[in-house]
Amino acid sequence: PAARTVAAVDLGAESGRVVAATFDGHRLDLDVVGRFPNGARPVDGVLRWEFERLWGHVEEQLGTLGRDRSVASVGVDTWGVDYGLLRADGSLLDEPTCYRDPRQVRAMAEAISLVGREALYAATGCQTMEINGVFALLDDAHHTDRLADAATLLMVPDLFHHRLSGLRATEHTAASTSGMYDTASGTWATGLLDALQVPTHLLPEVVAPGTDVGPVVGALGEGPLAGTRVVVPTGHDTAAAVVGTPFGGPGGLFISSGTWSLMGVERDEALATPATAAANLTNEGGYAGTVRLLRNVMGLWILQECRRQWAREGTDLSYTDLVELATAEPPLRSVVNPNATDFLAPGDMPSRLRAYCARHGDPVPETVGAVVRCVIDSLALTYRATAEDLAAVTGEPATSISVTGGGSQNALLAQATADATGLPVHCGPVEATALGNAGVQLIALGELADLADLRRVVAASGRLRTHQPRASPAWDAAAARLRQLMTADDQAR
Ligand code: LFR
Repeated sequence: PAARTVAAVDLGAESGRVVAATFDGHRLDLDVVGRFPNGARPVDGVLRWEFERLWGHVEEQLGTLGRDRSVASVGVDTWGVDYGLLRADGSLLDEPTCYRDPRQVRAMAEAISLVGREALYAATGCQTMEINGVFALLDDAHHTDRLADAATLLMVPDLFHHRLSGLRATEHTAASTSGMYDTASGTWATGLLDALQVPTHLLPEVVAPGTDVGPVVGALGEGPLAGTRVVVPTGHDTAAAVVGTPFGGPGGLFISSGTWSLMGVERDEALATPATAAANLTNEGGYAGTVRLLRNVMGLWILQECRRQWAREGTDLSYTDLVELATAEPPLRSVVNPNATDFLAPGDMPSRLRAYCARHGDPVPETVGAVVRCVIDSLALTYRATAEDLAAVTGEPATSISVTGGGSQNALLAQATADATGLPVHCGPVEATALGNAGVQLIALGELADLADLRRVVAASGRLRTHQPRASPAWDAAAARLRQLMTADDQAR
């Protein structure tokens, strides 16, 4: 049979890309059509994404691809939790707001005082975290007049599917990151929203990942993408990344490593108990009824922000430079809790790391290398704590970790993860998210049989590297130190 090409549009917090994925019956090959930067900027007093600019890049690059070859279908995945608002006529009300805006920290406190932490978790199975969309919507409802002209709320990937096909619905995996959706039942948590005094009439119908929602419309549909279908993939990038993860066997954990490190386990059903609530583990919807039980770990964001700060101060350093400097430092000198609220908002991250260490009585990392080493060690220790917490609630000890995404290229972090956890760490593919997005489309088109078939193809199409753990008791003491910090930070929240 002839090879078939689908287009996967993948937008992360730092950058976006349009990828052509071609399947010849055996191999799934990716061709990047183009990349473009992303980032949130303050507009009208709130951090916002530049949706119109992003759409411009997507439209242009899909056009380029469509003029080059025949594209069977297109689907979009993006970061989770954020939404946009459409007016009744389908126009976008304003640029979508970003989950890192400090208003969400206030709104989370307000939500907890209205209904309590337990109710938030019980209604959704979703970890209580400042970034959740429900807190933005609560702020919109109670402290702005933003909702007055809004007719429909769409999650960010849905906004792109709306532009591509006219669809006014949200996709299950994207909805499940909002903090106002019950992943277990696949329905909006309207009872919770009523209790929060947040309107529910904006919430759209939900469609399953892999749904063909019609032909591409508009200028693209009348031009270079004539005949191309819009197949909604797993719209949440983390869901797509885990679809594209070749697991190391039973007991395999995933880490989708980019701006965030999303670490967890894939299951057949949600697990929302007092123990998962206490561990603040979240249930996110996946492909074909799967659920990811996971924790958001602050991830490479901290290093990205450090790098931007050093650049502002006149020192431009690549990631390779950073890792080289850190490799030369002694390990485990200072430990921070990457998930402390201190590190959520953009800003002068090296100073915040130093202030955190000083406040907690740890040695203050002064040099660039010491700061990076501190972040990498702290991430590896957080992965260990997360693996322990997951095993405690599921009763299944971890046997391996599969790291995908850009962060899987960081060999120092991968080795530290293996050493800290005592588990083999499989790295790759870097482009798991685009592979997962494309894979869901190819299953819908009948080119691949199912998720297992797709993962076999992904494993056969790429090169994976494994880091074996080295025994080192120093990690045990540092792990105990991280636990103390986690408890102290939780109590301060
Ligand atoms: C990863 C991710 C996470 C989500 C965070 C915020 O890119 O989508 O899953 O919690 O970004 O949207």
